[in-house]
Amino acid sequence: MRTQVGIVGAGPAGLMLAHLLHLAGVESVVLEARSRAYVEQRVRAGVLEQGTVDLLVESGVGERLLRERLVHHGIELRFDGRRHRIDLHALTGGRTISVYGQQEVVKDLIAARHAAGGPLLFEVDDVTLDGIDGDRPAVSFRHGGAAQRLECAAVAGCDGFHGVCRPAVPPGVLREYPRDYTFAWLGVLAAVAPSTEEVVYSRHERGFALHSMRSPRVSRLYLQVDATDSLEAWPDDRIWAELQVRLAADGWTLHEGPIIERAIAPLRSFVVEPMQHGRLYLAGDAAHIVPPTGAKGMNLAIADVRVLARGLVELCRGGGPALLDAYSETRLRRVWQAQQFSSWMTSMLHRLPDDGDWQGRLRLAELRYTVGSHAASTSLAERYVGLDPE
Ligand code: RFL
Ligand code: PHB
Repeated sequence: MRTQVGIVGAGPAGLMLAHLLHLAGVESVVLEARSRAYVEQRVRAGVLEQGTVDLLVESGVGERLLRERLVHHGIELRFDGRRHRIDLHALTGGRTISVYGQQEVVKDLIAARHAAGGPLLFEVDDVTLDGIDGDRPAVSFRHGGAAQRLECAAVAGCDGFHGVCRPAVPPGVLREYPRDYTFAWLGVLAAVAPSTEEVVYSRHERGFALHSMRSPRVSRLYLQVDATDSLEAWPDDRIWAELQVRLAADGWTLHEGPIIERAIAPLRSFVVEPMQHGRLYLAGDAAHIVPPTGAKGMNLAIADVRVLARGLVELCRGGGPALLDAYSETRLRRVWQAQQFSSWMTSMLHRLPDDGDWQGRLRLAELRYTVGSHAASTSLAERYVGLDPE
């Protein structure tokens, strides 16, 4: 098989890249390890920056998004039992965020891929790369029991943090910047109307809690838990009791309902430099992970492929690799901005082992300043709604 761009992974990064390339007349083949049902049901991110929404709409895959999304003009920070609103809209000259599940974005992009007739293979095994140092890279894999080889001009590694593309780069080329946390997030979906109109981030001495939503009838809630906790340690009663305590505020009620989905996700920060080697280009979680407190992961993945698509189109049209050569440098500037923001939000809002000490007092002082100062609120707001991808 031959194509112009081989894409490994059908998450938001891989699917959006295939879509942007198709619009520019560049062929690609997308290879995904999981089934279609699995990727369409995987519950993950929910907050889209305005820039992400704009790109989805401009590229023709935003119709259902515009119909079903929840547009938010602010977020709430809660601590000491008090509520503080950050007016994103007013502080950023009219920008907003949209709540729309990642798996809905994935469904819309898969539908667009099928409508365009572009190849998208699910349940592929044994993906390996070769020739990435030269200008004829290839991706080998098994599909439906048969071994296949895909020759291309470039490979996009959009296969997430645990994928095979990043490890395919020869040792000594990439520099990795990892950071692990001692806590994780327990995330649940509950069949109950959200108790809040805007996303609530709550700092409590028992740990962080987050109240988000997916629709007028479905709530999305998270609790900071130990990185070693298992789901068995968290029956429904305990989840609701803990949410009640950590989200409590005067004159506000948290409505409970049946929990329909639950998972524990470890928090991680990670960056690889550079995000490219030879004709392999890494995008999204394959190249970087941010803790979810800043709601940046999926937005970064989409912003990566917006820049990558432009470079690949130029290469495939015979215009040379100048734009592609600058891909990593262009994106890493924004990736580190997002790391800094996500790390700051995470440490300010979570309970850390040194909370009773000097550091803990400083974090609380930071939070009070952030909600009390116009300048500090503006700084949070402009980074939360998203900086320009370049
Ligand atoms: P994905 O979505 O992980 O997709 C990678 C795909 O590659 C496939 N794959 C392979 N395919 C073929 N061969 C192989 N060898 C393969 N190995 C893997 C996988 O099956 C998968 O389908 O990466 P991508 O596209 O880079 O997208 C990144 C986002 O998924 C991620 O950053 C976000 O979910 C992070 N995130 C959030 N981001 C936001 O922008 N806003 C949020 O509000 C937000 N909340 C979150 C989050 C992540 C969370 N978890 C579960 C860590 C909340 C949570 C709880
Ligand atoms: C979500 O709705 O899943 C969500 C919201 C805000 C975050 C992370 C996740 O920071």
